[in-house]
Amino acid sequence: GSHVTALAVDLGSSSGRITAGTLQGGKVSQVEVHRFTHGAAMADGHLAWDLDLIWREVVAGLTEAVAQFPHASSVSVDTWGVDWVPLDAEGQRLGAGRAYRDERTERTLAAFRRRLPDERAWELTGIAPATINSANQMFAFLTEEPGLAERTDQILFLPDHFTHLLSGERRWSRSIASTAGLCNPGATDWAEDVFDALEVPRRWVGELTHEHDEVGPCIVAGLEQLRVVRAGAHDTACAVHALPRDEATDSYFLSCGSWSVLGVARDEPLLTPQAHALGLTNEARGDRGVRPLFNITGLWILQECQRQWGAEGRDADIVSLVKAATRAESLGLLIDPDEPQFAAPGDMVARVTVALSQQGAPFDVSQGQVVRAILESLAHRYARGVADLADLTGTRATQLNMTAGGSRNPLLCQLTADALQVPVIAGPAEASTLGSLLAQFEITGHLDPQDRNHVIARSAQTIRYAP
Ligand code: LFR
Repeated sequence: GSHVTALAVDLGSSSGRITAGTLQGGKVSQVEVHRFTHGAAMADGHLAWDLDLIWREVVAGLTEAVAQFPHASSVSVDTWGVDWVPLDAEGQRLGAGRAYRDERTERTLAAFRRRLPDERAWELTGIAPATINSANQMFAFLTEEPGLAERTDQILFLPDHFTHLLSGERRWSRSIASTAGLCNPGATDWAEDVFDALEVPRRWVGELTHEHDEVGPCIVAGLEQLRVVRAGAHDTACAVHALPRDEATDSYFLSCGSWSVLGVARDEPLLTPQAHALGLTNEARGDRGVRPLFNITGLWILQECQRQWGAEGRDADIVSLVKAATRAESLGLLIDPDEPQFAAPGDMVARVTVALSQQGAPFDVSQGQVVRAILESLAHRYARGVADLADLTGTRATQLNMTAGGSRNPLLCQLTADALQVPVIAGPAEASTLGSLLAQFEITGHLDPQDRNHVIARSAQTIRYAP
């Protein structure tokens, strides 16, 4: 039968993947052509991404993909949220790719809040105030690097930056821009008052536009056969597009990677004072709707422990750590992943064990017990988030769709089902990629959005965990 192949570039904060997806007979089959790891590291006193490395890997992956799939016809890029690059008047990136956990936004937070108090930021944007937000980063950039800021002609969010490199075209995609703290509630336009309050030059951004459209032909040598499209610039927006959608009820999702992004897919943002008090944030979907959600510090806590254990020559493999945690006796004690100390890079094992020992745990807890305590704490936090979302929406969760790497962690899935007292539907792990592929087929006219649920059911591998 007829078939069509699209390429998804999915860039997370610890790894990137280039996947070829072929739609045939109402099913998407995926081949991961290229995967690489990367991470933020200190450079010139700032925490920075290696954007040159990422770009080389993207081009290498796409080149390999068109070699393996000579008929591949489209490509779309999604990335993690909030990061952006300044461009000079020639459209060249200025400086290194600053990473959102860089401490510069802590240094300028007090001044930021004098310009834009948290209450006001929430009213103007419907986005939870956070130091990682692009608005905070831009304010820190203007404050600490006025020379570079002066030379900045425009900024692009990361996925739009890679789309620019692929196509030569500049766009400001709504789903990724919504994470910035620079758009109005529901992200139908920029929040001019935020630009004014922070004195972020309005010329730094062009028109805010919906996604799910074509950008233009690829201009990279060897990749000219590809049409560059926008299938959802933000990774979590893509993941939400891969969820079966039931129009009658809110779909609860948990994208469980470095971040635990817990939310619902809806048409309208949730903007009540209660939503603000609970730390809710309203991000945009790729297909015009919104996704009110909680951005919870997630498996990052465990990843930082693994990084440390690895450096010490101890067991750092996720599969064996989860096995050890499954065998370990529960301490019956929890950490609060919302505490700022768990969001910062550093000696995470000590932070976790100290937090547990303050509640009476012995200081010499085993690796398995540390991992178990982290997973139990996350499951407990998810249950609180799901209860909060039920209060805010008036719709209770009947199940939770859990995607990303955490959906491959059987202990976390089971603990979550137990904490929620509803089934967890785990998978697909690569939901952002599947969402990107589905949207690409919709954009290029090969998939009717009405048929999306069927295609998802045929394409996605899921496991059901009953409480
Ligand atoms: C997940 C994610 C989250 C975002 C976080 C930081 O990859 O995109 O949605 O809040 O990264 O950018």
